[in-house]
Amino acid sequence: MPIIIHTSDVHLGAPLGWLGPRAAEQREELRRTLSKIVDLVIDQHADALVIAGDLFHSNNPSAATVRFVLRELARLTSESRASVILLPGSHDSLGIESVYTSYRAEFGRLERVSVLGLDGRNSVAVEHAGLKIHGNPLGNHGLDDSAGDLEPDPAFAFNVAVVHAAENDDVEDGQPIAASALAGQGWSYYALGHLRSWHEVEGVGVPAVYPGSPELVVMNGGGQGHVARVELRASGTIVTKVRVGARSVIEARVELTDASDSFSIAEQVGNQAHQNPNAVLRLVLTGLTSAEAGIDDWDLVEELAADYFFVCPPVRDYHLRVTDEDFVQLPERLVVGRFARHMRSRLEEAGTEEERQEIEDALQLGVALLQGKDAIG
Ligand SMILES: [Mn+2]
Repeated sequence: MPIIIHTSDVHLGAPLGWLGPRAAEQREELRRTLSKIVDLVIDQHADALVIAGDLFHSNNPSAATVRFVLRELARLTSESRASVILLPGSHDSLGIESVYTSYRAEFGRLERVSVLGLDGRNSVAVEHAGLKIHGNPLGNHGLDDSAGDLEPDPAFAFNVAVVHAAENDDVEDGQPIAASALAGQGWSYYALGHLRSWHEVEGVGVPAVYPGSPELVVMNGGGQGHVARVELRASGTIVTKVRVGARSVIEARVELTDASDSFSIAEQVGNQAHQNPNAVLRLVLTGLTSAEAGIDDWDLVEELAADYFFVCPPVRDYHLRVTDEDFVQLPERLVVGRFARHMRSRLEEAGTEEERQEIEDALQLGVALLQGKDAIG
């Protein structure tokens, strides 16, 4: 039974500036991930490696990056019988200035490596496996039209469509393509690309999978770090999600109190998100705190830095407690001022400590809301 390893959106050469001082290390990790994928293809005796777009982050990667790719693909085809089918994507689209046309001769010299769309070809046969792989590069086709005129070849037992597309592509990470855009008889599998996270499109009739980036390239938690192992059987296609990525994203939400200092916050983060030298920590600070408590984001990041691969600048989802002096400043003619005065007189009349606390919280929350802050997290 033919086996395909399917990846996409590797984004080799991406600057990864959001990772600050760790960016270079992660760029190296992206390369290492491609090597791991090549190893997987060899170990699994796969018949094809399908890369469904955006292998490169741009159409002008460094010569070193291109040489690395050429070397790894040569290693793959010399150590296995697998074919490599590359579909140009949105970042490495086909055209005069494309990486695939600039290095046309180098890619052309590699045995059993094909770039769909180069030289007008939109399908590749893997004869010994009874398999034909089809795909249109982006260019004249709109993003969600690229599945449009693909035709399965009935002379082959298995036909696979490779599509780099998403709905609503005006945003960086669009929505998965609609099942209706993939409708068609005679396909065994849709190898999709463009989304950064693993996603299976339901309702197509056969598996249609976005494997997502095989290694972390953007911060939006989870979903990255996998490839699809696709086994084509006469009785149906079986897809297995295989983890290849080294890094992960974990999120911790910590509620600030007036007593919080960066040390105690760091301790709370540690309880929620176990230290992990391969994890990117995304920290969200919530709650209500006074300005005097003075949480210093950089102190906090420094406090946590040693426990994770990278700590993102904390997301400030907290609100500053209004002080007595602030209350006096609230104008009486505005609802916020009248609300504050009303609540403060109720505060003075409060009987129990519990009641006081309740009114105090309502006062702080009410003022925050009336000042247009999104205080309910
Ligand atoms: Mn893309």
